[in-house]
Amino acid sequence: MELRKDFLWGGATAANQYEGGYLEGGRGLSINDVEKGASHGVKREIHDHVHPDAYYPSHEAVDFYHHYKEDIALFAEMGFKCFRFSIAWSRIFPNGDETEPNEAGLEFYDDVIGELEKYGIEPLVTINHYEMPLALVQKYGAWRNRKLVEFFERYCRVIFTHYKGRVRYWLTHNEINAMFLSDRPYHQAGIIYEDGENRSQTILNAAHYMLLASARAVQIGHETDPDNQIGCMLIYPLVYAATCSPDDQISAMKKLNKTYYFGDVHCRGYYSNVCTAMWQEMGAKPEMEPGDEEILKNGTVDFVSFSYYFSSIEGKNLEIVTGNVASGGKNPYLKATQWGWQIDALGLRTSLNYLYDRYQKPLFIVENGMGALDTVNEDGTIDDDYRIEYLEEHIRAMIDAVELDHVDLMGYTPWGCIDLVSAGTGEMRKRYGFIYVDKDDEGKGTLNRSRKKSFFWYKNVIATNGGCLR
Ligand code: BGP
Repeated sequence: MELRKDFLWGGATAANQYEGGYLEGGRGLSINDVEKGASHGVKREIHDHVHPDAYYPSHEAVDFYHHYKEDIALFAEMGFKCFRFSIAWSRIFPNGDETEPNEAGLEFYDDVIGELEKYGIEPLVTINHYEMPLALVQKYGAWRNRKLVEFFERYCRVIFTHYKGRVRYWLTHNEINAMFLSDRPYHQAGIIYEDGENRSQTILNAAHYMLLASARAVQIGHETDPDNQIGCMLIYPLVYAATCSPDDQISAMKKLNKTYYFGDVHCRGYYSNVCTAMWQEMGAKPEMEPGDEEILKNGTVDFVSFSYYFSSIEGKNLEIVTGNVASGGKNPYLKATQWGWQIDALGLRTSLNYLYDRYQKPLFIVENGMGALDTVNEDGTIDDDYRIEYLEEHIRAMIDAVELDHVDLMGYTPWGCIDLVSAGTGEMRKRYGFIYVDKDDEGKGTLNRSRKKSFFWYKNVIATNGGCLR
Protein backbone atom coordinates (compact mmCIF):
# COMPACT_ATOMS: atom_id res chain seq x y z
CA MET A 1 0.00 0.00 0.00
CA GLU A 2 1.15 3.52 -0.68
CA LEU A 3 -0.39 6.99 -0.83
CA ARG A 4 -2.85 7.29 -3.70
CA LYS A 5 -1.30 8.67 -6.89
CA ASP A 6 -4.01 11.35 -6.86
CA PHE A 7 -3.52 12.09 -3.14
CA LEU A 8 -5.02 15.51 -2.42
CA TRP A 9 -2.16 17.50 -0.87
CA GLY A 10 -3.12 21.05 -0.09
CA GLY A 11 -4.08 23.48 2.64
CA ALA A 12 -7.14 24.62 4.58
CA THR A 13 -8.79 27.94 5.46
CA ALA A 14 -12.23 29.26 6.43
CA ALA A 15 -13.99 32.43 5.34
CA ASN A 16 -14.56 33.81 8.85
CA GLN A 17 -10.84 33.74 9.58
CA TYR A 18 -9.40 34.42 6.12
CA GLU A 19 -11.71 36.26 3.79
CA GLY A 20 -12.53 39.70 5.20
CA GLY A 21 -14.57 42.02 2.94
CA TYR A 22 -17.26 41.69 5.57
CA LEU A 23 -19.63 44.24 4.06
CA GLU A 24 -18.60 43.93 0.43
CA GLY A 25 -20.66 42.41 -2.36
CA GLY A 26 -23.89 42.58 -0.38
CA ARG A 27 -22.66 40.22 2.33
CA GLY A 28 -24.67 40.08 5.57
CA LEU A 29 -23.20 39.89 9.07
CA SER A 30 -22.15 36.50 10.36
CA ILE A 31 -21.86 35.37 13.97
CA ASN A 32 -18.13 36.04 13.88
CA ASP A 33 -18.52 39.66 12.84
CA VAL A 34 -19.75 40.61 16.30
CA GLU A 35 -17.04 38.72 18.11
CA LYS A 36 -14.42 41.08 19.45
CA GLY A 37 -10.78 39.94 19.28
CA ALA A 38 -9.08 38.46 22.28
CA SER A 39 -5.43 39.25 21.85
CA HIS A 40 -3.00 38.61 24.66
CA GLY A 41 -5.16 36.34 26.73
CA VAL A 42 -8.17 38.66 27.08
CA LYS A 43 -11.41 36.71 26.77
CA ARG A 44 -13.39 37.15 23.56
CA GLU A 45 -16.61 39.12 23.81
CA ILE A 46 -19.70 38.43 21.77
CA HIS A 47 -21.81 41.51 20.99
CA ASP A 48 -25.30 41.71 19.55
CA HIS A 49 -24.27 44.29 16.95
CA VAL A 50 -21.10 45.88 15.59
CA HIS A 51 -19.72 48.50 18.02
CA PRO A 52 -18.04 51.27 16.03
CA ASP A 53 -15.04 51.54 18.37
CA ALA A 54 -14.32 47.82 18.85
CA TYR A 55 -11.83 45.78 16.82
CA TYR A 56 -13.28 42.69 15.14
CA PRO A 57 -10.62 40.46 13.55
CA SER A 58 -12.96 38.84 11.01
CA HIS A 59 -13.93 42.10 9.32
CA GLU A 60 -10.79 42.28 7.28
CA ALA A 61 -9.07 39.06 8.41
CA VAL A 62 -6.18 38.77 5.93
CA ASP A 63 -8.33 39.96 3.06
CA PHE A 64 -8.51 36.93 0.78
CA TYR A 65 -11.44 38.82 -0.71
CA HIS A 66 -9.01 41.10 -2.53
CA HIS A 67 -5.91 38.88 -2.55
CA TYR A 68 -7.35 35.62 -3.85
CA LYS A 69 -5.44 35.69 -7.15
CA GLU A 70 -2.11 36.26 -5.44
CA ASP A 71 -2.81 33.66 -2.76
CA ILE A 72 -3.94 30.97 -5.16
CA ALA A 73 -0.84 31.61 -7.31
CA LEU A 74 1.27 30.96 -4.20
CA PHE A 75 -0.68 27.77 -3.42
CA ALA A 76 -0.08 26.66 -7.01
CA GLU A 77 3.63 27.41 -6.65
CA MET A 78 3.69 25.05 -3.66
CA GLY A 79 2.09 22.44 -5.90
CA PHE A 80 -1.31 22.24 -4.13
CA LYS A 81 -3.62 19.64 -5.62
CA CYS A 82 -6.48 20.80 -3.43
CA PHE A 83 -7.52 23.91 -1.53
CA ARG A 84 -10.03 23.88 1.32
CA PHE A 85 -12.03 27.06 1.84
CA SER A 86 -15.50 27.75 3.11
CA ILE A 87 -18.35 29.62 1.52
CA ALA A 88 -19.55 32.38 3.86
CA TRP A 89 -23.24 31.54 4.20
CA SER A 90 -24.08 35.24 4.70
CA ARG A 91 -22.46 36.10 1.37
CA ILE A 92 -25.00 33.90 -0.40
CA PHE A 93 -27.97 34.54 1.92
CA PRO A 94 -27.16 37.75 3.84
CA ASN A 95 -29.88 37.14 6.44
CA GLY A 96 -30.14 33.40 5.91
CA ASP A 97 -33.91 33.38 5.35
CA GLU A 98 -34.23 35.04 1.92
CA THR A 99 -35.73 33.06 -0.93
CA GLU A 100 -33.30 34.35 -3.56
CA PRO A 101 -29.50 34.29 -3.27
CA ASN A 102 -27.19 37.28 -3.46
CA GLU A 103 -25.68 37.07 -6.95
CA ALA A 104 -22.57 39.08 -6.03
CA GLY A 105 -21.77 36.51 -3.36
CA LEU A 106 -22.05 33.65 -5.84
CA GLU A 107 -19.85 35.55 -8.29
CA PHE A 108 -17.06 35.97 -5.74
CA TYR A 109 -16.71 32.21 -5.40
CA ASP A 110 -17.04 31.82 -9.18
CA ASP A 111 -13.91 33.94 -9.41
CA VAL A 112 -12.12 31.97 -6.69
CA ILE A 113 -13.00 28.64 -8.32
CA GLY A 114 -12.02 30.01 -11.74
CA GLU A 115 -8.61 30.87 -10.36
CA LEU A 116 -8.22 27.38 -8.87
CA GLU A 117 -9.21 25.85 -12.21
CA LYS A 118 -6.43 27.82 -13.89
CA TYR A 119 -3.90 25.82 -11.88
CA GLY A 120 -5.77 22.52 -11.75
CA ILE A 121 -6.36 22.80 -7.99
CA GLU A 122 -9.37 20.86 -6.73
CA PRO A 123 -11.69 22.92 -4.48
CA LEU A 124 -12.77 21.36 -1.19
CA VAL A 125 -15.63 23.48 0.11
CA THR A 126 -16.90 23.64 3.67
CA ILE A 127 -20.53 24.70 3.57
CA ASN A 128 -20.78 25.82 7.20
CA HIS A 129 -17.61 26.81 9.04
CA TYR A 130 -18.41 28.92 12.14
CA GLU A 131 -20.01 31.69 10.07
CA MET A 132 -23.79 31.40 10.03
CA PRO A 133 -25.73 34.59 9.26
CA LEU A 134 -26.19 36.60 12.45
CA ALA A 135 -29.83 37.26 11.57
CA LEU A 136 -30.57 33.54 11.94
CA VAL A 137 -29.37 33.74 15.53
CA GLN A 138 -31.29 36.90 16.33
CA LYS A 139 -34.54 36.04 14.55
CA TYR A 140 -34.74 32.28 15.00
CA GLY A 141 -32.41 31.34 17.88
CA ALA A 142 -29.96 29.65 15.48
CA TRP A 143 -29.89 25.81 15.53
CA ARG A 144 -32.28 25.72 18.47
CA ASN A 145 -34.87 26.11 15.77
CA ARG A 146 -35.86 23.40 13.28
CA LYS A 147 -36.56 26.12 10.70
CA LEU A 148 -32.80 26.29 10.17
CA VAL A 149 -32.89 22.93 8.37
CA GLU A 150 -35.03 24.49 5.67
CA PHE A 151 -32.75 27.54 5.31
CA PHE A 152 -29.67 25.33 5.16
CA GLU A 153 -31.30 23.14 2.49
CA ARG A 154 -32.05 26.19 0.37
CA TYR A 155 -28.49 27.42 0.74
CA CYS A 156 -27.11 24.00 -0.22
CA ARG A 157 -29.40 23.65 -3.22
CA VAL A 158 -28.23 27.02 -4.51
CA ILE A 159 -24.52 26.35 -4.18
CA PHE A 160 -24.70 22.75 -5.45
CA THR A 161 -26.57 23.94 -8.52
CA HIS A 162 -24.49 27.02 -9.14
CA TYR A 163 -21.09 25.31 -8.80
CA LYS A 164 -22.17 22.04 -10.41
CA GLY A 165 -19.29 20.30 -12.17
CA ARG A 166 -16.78 22.77 -10.75
CA VAL A 167 -16.74 21.66 -7.11
CA ARG A 168 -16.76 17.93 -6.41
CA TYR A 169 -15.67 17.73 -2.75
CA TRP A 170 -17.91 19.20 -0.03
CA LEU A 171 -18.02 19.17 3.77
CA THR A 172 -21.26 19.93 5.58
CA HIS A 173 -20.64 21.36 9.11
CA ASN A 174 -17.14 22.10 10.38
CA GLU A 175 -16.25 20.22 13.59
CA ILE A 176 -19.90 19.54 14.36
CA ASN A 177 -19.00 17.43 17.42
CA ALA A 178 -17.23 20.37 19.07
CA MET A 179 -20.66 21.45 20.29
CA PHE A 180 -20.52 18.54 22.78
CA LEU A 181 -16.92 19.15 23.82
CA SER A 182 -17.17 22.63 25.30
CA ASP A 183 -19.88 24.48 27.18
CA ARG A 184 -19.92 27.29 24.59
CA PRO A 185 -21.57 25.96 21.43
CA TYR A 186 -21.57 29.41 19.80
CA HIS A 187 -19.23 28.77 16.88
CA GLN A 188 -20.83 25.51 15.82
CA ALA A 189 -24.50 26.15 16.54
CA GLY A 190 -24.85 29.90 17.18
CA ILE A 191 -26.07 29.14 20.70
CA ILE A 192 -25.42 31.13 23.87
CA TYR A 193 -27.22 29.44 26.75
CA GLU A 194 -29.84 31.38 28.62
CA ASP A 195 -30.00 31.31 32.40
CA GLY A 196 -32.00 28.39 33.71
CA GLU A 197 -32.62 26.68 30.37
CA ASN A 198 -32.43 22.92 29.98
CA ARG A 199 -29.06 22.81 28.27
CA SER A 200 -29.21 19.10 27.51
CA GLN A 201 -32.48 19.52 25.64
CA THR A 202 -31.21 22.54 23.73
CA ILE A 203 -27.97 20.96 22.63
CA LEU A 204 -29.54 17.62 21.66
CA ASN A 205 -32.14 19.40 19.55
CA ALA A 206 -29.53 21.63 17.91
CA ALA A 207 -27.35 18.61 17.15
CA HIS A 208 -30.35 16.80 15.66
CA TYR A 209 -31.28 19.69 13.39
CA MET A 210 -27.68 20.06 12.23
CA LEU A 211 -27.44 16.33 11.54
CA LEU A 212 -30.74 16.40 9.66
CA ALA A 213 -29.54 19.41 7.67
CA SER A 214 -26.33 17.58 6.82
CA ALA A 215 -28.25 14.48 5.69
CA ARG A 216 -30.50 16.63 3.49
CA ALA A 217 -27.40 18.31 2.06
CA VAL A 218 -25.96 14.92 1.12
CA GLN A 219 -29.20 13.94 -0.60
CA ILE A 220 -29.53 17.23 -2.47
CA GLY A 221 -25.85 17.13 -3.42
CA HIS A 222 -26.17 13.64 -4.90
CA GLU A 223 -29.39 14.50 -6.73
CA THR A 224 -27.80 17.61 -8.23
CA ASP A 225 -24.67 15.81 -9.38
CA PRO A 226 -23.93 12.14 -8.78
CA ASP A 227 -20.21 12.99 -8.96
CA ASN A 228 -20.41 15.05 -5.79
CA GLN A 229 -18.47 13.59 -2.85
CA ILE A 230 -19.89 14.90 0.40
CA GLY A 231 -18.19 14.39 3.72
CA CYS A 232 -18.77 15.15 7.36
CA MET A 233 -16.17 17.03 9.38
CA LEU A 234 -15.26 16.08 12.93
CA ILE A 235 -12.68 17.40 15.31
CA TYR A 236 -10.89 14.27 16.49
CA PRO A 237 -9.49 14.92 19.95
CA LEU A 238 -7.87 11.54 20.59
CA VAL A 239 -8.16 10.43 24.20
CA TYR A 240 -6.00 7.91 26.10
CA ALA A 241 -6.68 6.43 29.49
CA ALA A 242 -4.33 8.02 32.04
CA THR A 243 -3.45 4.62 33.50
CA CYS A 244 -4.24 0.97 32.78
CA SER A 245 -7.01 1.13 35.37
CA PRO A 246 -10.23 -0.11 33.74
CA ASP A 247 -11.99 2.93 35.21
CA ASP A 248 -9.72 5.23 33.23
CA GLN A 249 -10.40 3.18 30.09
CA ILE A 250 -14.10 3.72 30.54
CA SER A 251 -13.58 7.48 31.04
CA ALA A 252 -11.49 7.68 27.86
CA MET A 253 -14.10 5.67 25.93
CA LYS A 254 -16.90 7.93 27.11
CA LYS A 255 -15.04 11.05 26.10
CA LEU A 256 -14.48 9.70 22.58
CA ASN A 257 -18.14 8.73 22.39
CA LYS A 258 -19.02 12.43 22.28
CA THR A 259 -17.33 12.47 18.90
CA TYR A 260 -18.78 9.14 17.74
CA TYR A 261 -22.26 10.46 18.53
CA PHE A 262 -21.95 12.59 15.41
CA GLY A 263 -19.77 10.26 13.35
CA ASP A 264 -22.23 7.40 13.88
CA VAL A 265 -25.23 9.35 12.63
CA HIS A 266 -23.31 10.84 9.69
CA CYS A 267 -21.86 7.49 8.62
CA ARG A 268 -24.40 4.89 9.72
CA GLY A 269 -27.52 6.96 9.25
CA TYR A 270 -29.07 6.35 12.65
CA TYR A 271 -28.59 7.11 16.34
CA SER A 272 -26.41 4.26 17.57
CA ASN A 273 -26.30 2.78 21.09
CA VAL A 274 -23.61 5.35 21.90
CA CYS A 275 -26.17 8.07 21.19
CA THR A 276 -29.14 6.57 22.98
CA ALA A 277 -26.97 5.85 26.03
CA MET A 278 -25.93 9.47 26.05
CA TRP A 279 -29.58 10.59 25.96
CA GLN A 280 -30.24 8.42 29.00
CA GLU A 281 -27.30 9.91 30.84
CA MET A 282 -28.28 13.46 29.90
CA GLY A 283 -31.93 12.95 30.81
CA ALA A 284 -33.17 14.31 27.47
CA LYS A 285 -33.57 13.22 23.86
CA PRO A 286 -33.84 15.16 20.62
CA GLU A 287 -37.33 16.14 19.50
CA MET A 288 -37.80 14.05 16.36
CA GLU A 289 -40.60 14.23 13.80
CA PRO A 290 -41.98 11.45 11.64
CA GLY A 291 -39.71 11.06 8.61
CA ASP A 292 -36.53 12.16 10.40
CA GLU A 293 -35.17 8.64 10.67
CA GLU A 294 -35.65 8.19 6.93
CA ILE A 295 -33.77 11.42 6.21
CA LEU A 296 -30.82 10.36 8.36
CA LYS A 297 -30.80 6.94 6.72
CA ASN A 298 -30.74 8.37 3.22
CA GLY A 299 -28.16 11.04 3.91
CA THR A 300 -25.04 9.16 4.96
CA VAL A 301 -21.77 10.76 3.96
CA ASP A 302 -19.34 9.58 1.28
CA PHE A 303 -16.22 10.15 3.34
CA VAL A 304 -15.11 11.23 6.80
CA SER A 305 -12.98 14.31 7.18
CA PHE A 306 -11.46 15.45 10.43
CA SER A 307 -9.15 17.89 12.13
CA TYR A 308 -6.34 16.58 14.28
CA TYR A 309 -4.28 18.79 16.55
CA PHE A 310 -3.63 17.12 19.88
CA SER A 311 -4.51 14.33 22.28
CA SER A 312 -5.26 14.26 25.98
CA ILE A 313 -5.75 11.73 28.77
CA GLU A 314 -8.65 10.81 31.05
CA GLY A 315 -8.37 9.61 34.61
CA LYS A 316 -8.30 10.90 38.16
CA ASN A 317 -6.61 13.99 39.62
CA LEU A 318 -5.06 15.18 36.39
CA GLU A 319 -3.69 18.56 35.46
CA ILE A 320 -6.08 19.91 32.82
CA VAL A 321 -4.83 21.42 29.56
CA THR A 322 -6.90 22.92 26.77
CA GLY A 323 -6.67 22.40 23.05
CA ASN A 324 -8.75 24.43 20.66
CA VAL A 325 -12.22 23.33 21.63
CA ALA A 326 -11.79 20.48 24.03
CA SER A 327 -9.75 20.15 27.16
CA GLY A 328 -8.36 17.09 28.89
CA GLY A 329 -5.63 15.72 31.12
CA LYS A 330 -1.96 16.50 30.63
CA ASN A 331 0.09 13.65 29.20
CA PRO A 332 3.58 13.46 30.74
CA TYR A 333 4.98 11.86 27.58
CA LEU A 334 4.11 14.77 25.32
CA LYS A 335 5.47 18.25 24.64
CA ALA A 336 3.11 21.12 23.94
CA THR A 337 2.92 24.12 21.60
CA GLN A 338 3.33 27.70 22.84
CA TRP A 339 -0.44 27.70 23.27
CA GLY A 340 -0.32 24.57 25.42
CA TRP A 341 -1.76 22.13 22.85
CA GLN A 342 -0.15 18.71 23.38
CA ILE A 343 1.80 17.52 20.36
CA ASP A 344 1.16 13.88 19.48
CA ALA A 345 2.16 12.88 15.97
CA LEU A 346 1.79 9.13 16.56
CA GLY A 347 -1.71 9.84 17.83
CA LEU A 348 -2.61 10.78 14.27
CA ARG A 349 -1.82 7.23 13.14
CA THR A 350 -3.96 5.86 15.96
CA SER A 351 -6.80 8.26 15.09
CA LEU A 352 -6.75 7.25 11.43
CA ASN A 353 -6.97 3.61 12.47
CA TYR A 354 -9.81 4.18 14.94
CA LEU A 355 -11.88 6.16 12.46
CA TYR A 356 -11.28 3.83 9.54
CA ASP A 357 -11.96 0.77 11.61
CA ARG A 358 -15.22 2.21 12.89
CA TYR A 359 -16.63 3.68 9.68
CA GLN A 360 -14.89 1.91 6.77
CA LYS A 361 -15.18 5.04 4.66
CA PRO A 362 -12.34 6.97 3.01
CA LEU A 363 -10.78 9.48 5.38
CA PHE A 364 -9.52 12.99 4.71
CA ILE A 365 -7.31 14.97 7.15
CA VAL A 366 -8.61 18.47 6.51
CA GLU A 367 -6.87 20.25 9.40
CA ASN A 368 -3.62 19.69 11.24
CA GLY A 369 -0.85 21.99 12.33
CA MET A 370 0.60 24.04 15.12
CA GLY A 371 0.00 27.65 16.04
CA ALA A 372 3.34 29.37 16.71
CA LEU A 373 4.96 32.78 17.03
CA ASP A 374 7.08 33.54 13.97
CA THR A 375 10.03 35.93 13.86
CA VAL A 376 10.81 37.78 10.67
CA ASN A 377 14.58 38.01 10.07
CA GLU A 378 16.14 41.27 8.96
CA ASP A 379 16.23 40.11 5.36
CA GLY A 380 12.52 39.24 5.52
CA THR A 381 12.94 35.46 5.69
CA ILE A 382 11.26 33.28 8.34
CA ASP A 383 12.98 30.15 9.65
CA ASP A 384 10.05 28.14 10.97
CA ASP A 385 11.89 24.89 11.63
CA TYR A 386 9.53 24.10 14.54
CA ARG A 387 6.61 24.04 12.10
CA ILE A 388 8.49 21.80 9.68
CA GLU A 389 9.35 19.43 12.51
CA TYR A 390 5.72 19.24 13.69
CA LEU A 391 4.31 18.64 10.22
CA GLU A 392 7.06 16.21 9.22
CA GLU A 393 6.30 13.97 12.19
CA HIS A 394 2.57 14.08 11.55
CA ILE A 395 2.94 13.35 7.85
CA ARG A 396 5.20 10.39 8.63
CA ALA A 397 2.58 9.03 11.01
CA MET A 398 -0.09 9.56 8.35
CA ILE A 399 1.96 7.70 5.72
CA ASP A 400 2.47 4.83 8.18
CA ALA A 401 -1.28 4.62 8.68
CA VAL A 402 -1.65 4.15 4.92
CA GLU A 403 1.39 2.02 4.14
CA LEU A 404 1.53 -0.15 7.23
CA ASP A 405 -2.07 -0.15 8.46
CA HIS A 406 -3.81 0.10 5.06
CA VAL A 407 -6.10 2.97 5.96
CA ASP A 408 -7.82 4.54 2.95
CA LEU A 409 -6.84 8.22 2.96
CA MET A 410 -7.90 10.77 0.34
CA GLY A 411 -5.77 13.75 1.23
CA TYR A 412 -4.13 16.11 3.66
CA THR A 413 -4.83 19.83 3.95
CA PRO A 414 -2.97 21.36 6.91
CA TRP A 415 -4.73 24.20 8.66
CA GLY A 416 -4.02 27.87 7.93
CA CYS A 417 -1.71 27.20 4.98
CA ILE A 418 -1.51 30.98 4.90
CA ASP A 419 -1.51 32.96 8.18
CA LEU A 420 -5.01 33.88 9.27
CA VAL A 421 -7.02 34.85 12.36
CA SER A 422 -7.19 32.26 15.15
CA ALA A 423 -10.65 30.79 15.75
CA GLY A 424 -10.01 30.19 19.43
CA THR A 425 -8.40 33.49 20.42
CA GLY A 426 -8.86 35.94 17.55
CA GLU A 427 -5.11 36.46 17.43
CA MET A 428 -2.94 37.01 14.36
CA ARG A 429 0.33 36.25 16.14
CA LYS A 430 -0.74 32.61 16.46
CA ARG A 431 0.39 31.55 13.03
CA TYR A 432 0.02 28.28 11.12
CA GLY A 433 1.01 29.28 7.60
CA PHE A 434 3.59 28.36 5.02
CA ILE A 435 2.91 31.91 3.83
CA TYR A 436 3.44 34.82 6.20
CA VAL A 437 0.96 37.71 6.19
CA ASP A 438 2.11 41.04 7.56
CA LYS A 439 -0.62 41.88 10.05
CA ASP A 440 -0.62 42.13 13.84
CA ASP A 441 -3.08 41.74 16.70
CA GLU A 442 -4.13 45.38 16.55
CA GLY A 443 -5.04 44.98 12.89
CA LYS A 444 -1.99 46.85 11.63
CA GLY A 445 0.25 45.71 8.77
CA THR A 446 0.69 45.85 5.00
CA LEU A 447 -1.02 42.49 4.35
CA ASN A 448 2.02 41.61 2.23
CA ARG A 449 2.52 37.89 1.69
CA SER A 450 5.93 36.18 1.95
CA ARG A 451 7.22 32.61 1.79
CA LYS A 452 8.44 30.98 5.02
CA LYS A 453 11.08 28.22 5.07
CA SER A 454 8.24 25.70 5.45
CA PHE A 455 6.84 26.86 2.09
CA PHE A 456 9.81 25.33 0.23
CA TRP A 457 9.81 22.27 2.47
CA TYR A 458 6.10 21.54 1.83
CA LYS A 459 6.56 22.09 -1.90
CA ASN A 460 9.09 19.28 -1.92
CA VAL A 461 6.83 17.01 0.17
CA ILE A 462 4.07 17.45 -2.39
CA ALA A 463 6.38 17.07 -5.39
CA THR A 464 7.64 13.73 -4.07
CA ASN A 465 4.18 12.57 -2.85
CA GLY A 466 5.68 12.36 0.63
CA GLY A 467 8.65 10.35 -0.67
CA CYS A 468 11.24 12.80 0.68
CA LEU A 469 10.16 11.92 4.23
CA ARG A 470 10.67 8.18 3.90
C1 BGP B 1 -10.23 24.30 14.36
C2 BGP B 1 -11.08 25.14 13.46
C3 BGP B 1 -10.33 26.08 12.60
C4 BGP B 1 -9.02 26.57 13.14
C5 BGP B 1 -8.26 25.58 13.99
C6 BGP B 1 -7.13 26.16 14.79
O1 BGP B 1 -10.94 23.97 15.50
O2 BGP B 1 -11.87 24.36 12.59
O3 BGP B 1 -11.24 27.07 12.22
O4 BGP B 1 -9.11 27.80 13.68
O5 BGP B 1 -9.09 24.91 14.87
O6 BGP B 1 -7.60 26.74 15.98
P1 BGP B 1 -7.12 28.14 16.49
O7 BGP B 1 -7.39 29.10 15.39
O8 BGP B 1 -7.93 28.42 17.71
O9 BGP B 1 -5.68 28.02 16.78
